[in-house]
Amino acid sequence: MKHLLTLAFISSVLSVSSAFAQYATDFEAPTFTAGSTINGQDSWTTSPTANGRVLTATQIEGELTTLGVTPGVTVHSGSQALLVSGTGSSGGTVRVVTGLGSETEVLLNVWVRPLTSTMNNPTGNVFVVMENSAGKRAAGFRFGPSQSIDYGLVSGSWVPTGKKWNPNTWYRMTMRVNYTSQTYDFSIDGVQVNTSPIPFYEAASDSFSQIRVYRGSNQAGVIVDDLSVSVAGPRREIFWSETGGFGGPNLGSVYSAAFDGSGKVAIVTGLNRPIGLALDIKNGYIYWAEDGFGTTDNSRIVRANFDGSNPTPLFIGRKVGGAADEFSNAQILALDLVNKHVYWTDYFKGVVRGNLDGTGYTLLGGSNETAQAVQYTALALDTKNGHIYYGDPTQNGRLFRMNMDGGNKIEIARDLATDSWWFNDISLDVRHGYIYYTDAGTHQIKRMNMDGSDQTVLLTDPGLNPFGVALGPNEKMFWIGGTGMRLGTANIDGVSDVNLNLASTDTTTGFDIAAVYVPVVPADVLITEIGVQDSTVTITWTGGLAPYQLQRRGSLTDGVWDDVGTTTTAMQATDTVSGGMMFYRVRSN
Ligand SMILES: [Ca+2]
Ligand SMILES: [Ca+2]
Repeated sequence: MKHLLTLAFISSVLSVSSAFAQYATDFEAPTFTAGSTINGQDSWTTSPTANGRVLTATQIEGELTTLGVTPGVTVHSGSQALLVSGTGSSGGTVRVVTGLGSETEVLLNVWVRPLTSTMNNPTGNVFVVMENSAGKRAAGFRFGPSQSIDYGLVSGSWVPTGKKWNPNTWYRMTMRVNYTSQTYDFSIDGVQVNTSPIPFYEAASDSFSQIRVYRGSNQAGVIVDDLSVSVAGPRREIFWSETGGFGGPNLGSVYSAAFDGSGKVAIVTGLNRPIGLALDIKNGYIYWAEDGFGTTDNSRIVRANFDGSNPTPLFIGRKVGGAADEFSNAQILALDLVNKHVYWTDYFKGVVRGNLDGTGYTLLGGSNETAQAVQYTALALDTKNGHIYYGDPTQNGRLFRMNMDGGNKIEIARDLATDSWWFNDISLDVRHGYIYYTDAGTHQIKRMNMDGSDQTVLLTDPGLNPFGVALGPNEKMFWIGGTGMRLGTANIDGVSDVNLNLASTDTTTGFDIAAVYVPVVPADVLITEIGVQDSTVTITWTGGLAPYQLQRRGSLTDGVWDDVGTTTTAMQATDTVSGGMMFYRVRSN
């Protein structure tokens, strides 16, 4: 049942709104007039003048139809965007931005949709660069040939990121450029793709002066929207909540820092017991759940930008006068961005599913037990297998599972902590089949299989009372505690690269933690074709993750699987057979 109490919600919030942007534009009226060249508008230039135009969504739709491209979503925000397209000679579309010339680190954030065409050369040489006043390029990215997303490297070469671009997709591209070290970092949809800093494209680029969108001759072009350039500011890569305890209202905060713990800053303060955190990395949004305080300060689900700006309440659970199916004490939360849902646990009522646009929510309920009272905090989603995991902090910690629609509720594990209230948070590694969790009583970070078996202590963090645990990139995990007032990190094996004091908290009320990380959850390996020609068998598959190993044995049910050849990154392999029967399987990384 949809709940009726919702808040007014602005759906067209600018996604990349940096609070202190030196220049930010969404290409909307009245600053821009649609239907004509951008040359001369808001200090932009373009050459040839037909190259860059500000158009309405409908006008772009017409252009794309002419190009033979599926129109799809033609603007990222509002009703207008910049289309850099055309035929014939190549050209540049440039905006000079003053005021950043003496800054060490400058950040460009821009939404871009690359195009193909059935008329022109379909791909290549559509790029966005950051230049000094002489047009020397510090940093750039390209929608290159073979639908490869590339970044610019010293002496003007382009390096494939390994990511392919799709002509019907909007990408958020970010370049963080350091003019002292003359290096930059490049992120696609909020995830950094370079593992070490990228040397400048041109060393002569000594300061930031202008943005250039360049289209090679006869290239199909790009649509650009929601562009901002600013002082880079602190890196926001890990986030944590400090509830503020029970001493009074408005004492809670959400913090962020870089992966190395530097640059700690409270991005939002004055909250009522913020607990759960979840990140929409592509759009740069943080969501938090507030338990509320006492009998009057309501529970809330709120969305904001990574820097804490533009906090937008999506749902309010009233402390007084709430309906029977209204939440009152939101705890941990998680996102299903594909289906546009936010899930959270209500301490008393179990799992709640809300629409990301704030239009309503549904109680999916708890464990369905009547013999004893059950409360709820821990929550995580396994969208690949269609499961919601949710926990009870009482009764020494229990873990349950339900289907995404609330059906098939079962208990997975119990006695997860030494006492009640010490089990509150889990983090899933669906790819490897693990659930990470904390036991604040024994100060331990633990792991179990997704069916609850093999409960294993990974490490002990003495005196911390660890509550929240999150997985991060490069096989790292992060956790946060109460009494010990700090964050720890280690490799996910719990043994290597252990740092028990990555950053300090300001209070003893640290609870949940989240990291900028998109876990790789590959599709199952599926053999799609087996071809036999003479004595050669060719096996083709989809899914999984490289490296792959083809294996064979003579019986479907018995015998040892033998490797056929060595591992491969291809999705096809061959074998030589001489009559009889052979069974094959493909092992994925
Ligand atoms: Ca726009
Ligand atoms: Ca968590």
